[in-house]
Amino acid sequence: HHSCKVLVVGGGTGGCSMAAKFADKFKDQVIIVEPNELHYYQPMFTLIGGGIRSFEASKKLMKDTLPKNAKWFQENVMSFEPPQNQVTMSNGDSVQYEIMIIAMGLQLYWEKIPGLIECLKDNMSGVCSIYGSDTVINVFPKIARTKSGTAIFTFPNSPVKCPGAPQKIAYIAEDYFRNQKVRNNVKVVYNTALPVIFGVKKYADALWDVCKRRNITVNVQTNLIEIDPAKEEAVFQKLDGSNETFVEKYSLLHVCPPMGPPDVLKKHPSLTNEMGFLSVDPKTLRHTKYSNIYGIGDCISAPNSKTMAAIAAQGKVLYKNIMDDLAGKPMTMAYNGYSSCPLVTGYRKCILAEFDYNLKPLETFPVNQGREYFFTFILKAYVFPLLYWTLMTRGKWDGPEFFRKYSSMIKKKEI
Ligand code: FAD
Ligand code: UQ1
Repeated sequence: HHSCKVLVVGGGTGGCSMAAKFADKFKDQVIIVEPNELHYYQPMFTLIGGGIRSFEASKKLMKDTLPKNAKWFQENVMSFEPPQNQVTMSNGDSVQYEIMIIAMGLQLYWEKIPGLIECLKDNMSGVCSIYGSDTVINVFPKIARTKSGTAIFTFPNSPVKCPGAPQKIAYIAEDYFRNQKVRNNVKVVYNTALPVIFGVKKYADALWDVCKRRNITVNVQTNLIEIDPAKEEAVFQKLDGSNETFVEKYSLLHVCPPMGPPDVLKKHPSLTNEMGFLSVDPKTLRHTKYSNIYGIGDCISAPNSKTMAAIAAQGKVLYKNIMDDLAGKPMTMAYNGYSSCPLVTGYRKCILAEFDYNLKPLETFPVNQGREYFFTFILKAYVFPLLYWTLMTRGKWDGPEFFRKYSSMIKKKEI
């Protein structure tokens, strides 16, 4: 039996940064439950797939990442007992809490695509994915081997983390084929289950431009449902109401797997919405039913785009709201849905999308971020990783709001 002031479930991006904030405030009164030995900086997976950064640069030991002044149990939470303010862990022990923050991320449902798991394990197949820490290192070798045929990139029929990543890897691969002078022999196709290329019109327009200019075929409402490894064929279903299926032969197939909330959460309907996401108020991030439970990151019901950038903004709100609540004051801070997606479009360029719940652009820099820039590529490839390991995992990065206010002042002066 253990007890604490603040219990954090999950030691990924959201859990680690919140634990760091609260461990600074309430020394040795924070418990983190997290099963993994390693902590990954997942945004680097896209660049590893493109051969731009090394796998080593994306990981650190969990023990060196979580805050030292908190207690870490290397276990899974197996069940929640919110009326008793308690969870039970995989070793059978229970933990009692005053406040609980749930940050369990998303579960990848590889098994939902028949044929996918066996293809990913086969080094000779053309099937790969940047989404798994155990699959990402095979992506670049498979891209580099592709000299002809069709390279297909997919986006599934489910919410995903970093919804831009499945097309970023397509742009990087396309650029690679060009540089290798094989582009004329490789057809590049992006098949997405969504009805749009990107949710925010400004950036969607820019991305359609990129695809047209570079002859990338985009099929919307097109969902991968099965892979036939022997024939090297992918089966797609149209989501336009016709439910028609068709088969496409591939030499390279990059798959973004379907994903959703972790099974453990889905087992507790009193904690979740109908899809199984932790049910929180989208502004305060407090649970809709239990007032001492909060959520952050990919596992929550708030309708923002699921990214690390979103978590940075959520963390600031969550910390302030919990501190206010503990002091007996009303909660005053509201999360505006800020999210950001650095849409890498090649080896030296990137469109830095930033937007809020209303899918309206909310840009940090005093330039038109709907354009491709080299400086945004450098931010994505080298500055954000540094920001993550030095500030965010230590609870000291609340997103670029400060810079945004400053640069909007500059913009106004210019006018
Ligand atoms: P995670 O960081 O996934 O952590 C969840 C943790 O919960 C895990 O450590 C897990 O072990 C733990 N857990 C699960 N079940 C249990 C349990 N039962 N008990 C205890 N612990 C449990 N974001 C950006 O902002 N910009 C980008 O460019 C970007 N690119 C991306 C590219 C790729 C390929 C991917 C995969 C993601 C990218 N992201 C990007 C998204 C970003 O990485 C995630 O949004 C973020 O890491 C989510 O943080 P989280 O804390 O919600 O979940
Ligand atoms: C961000 O804050 C962040 O978290 C560290 C990311 O994750 C990797 C991002 O990709 C982005 C774009 C941001 C937002 C930061 C700025 C300076 C726009």
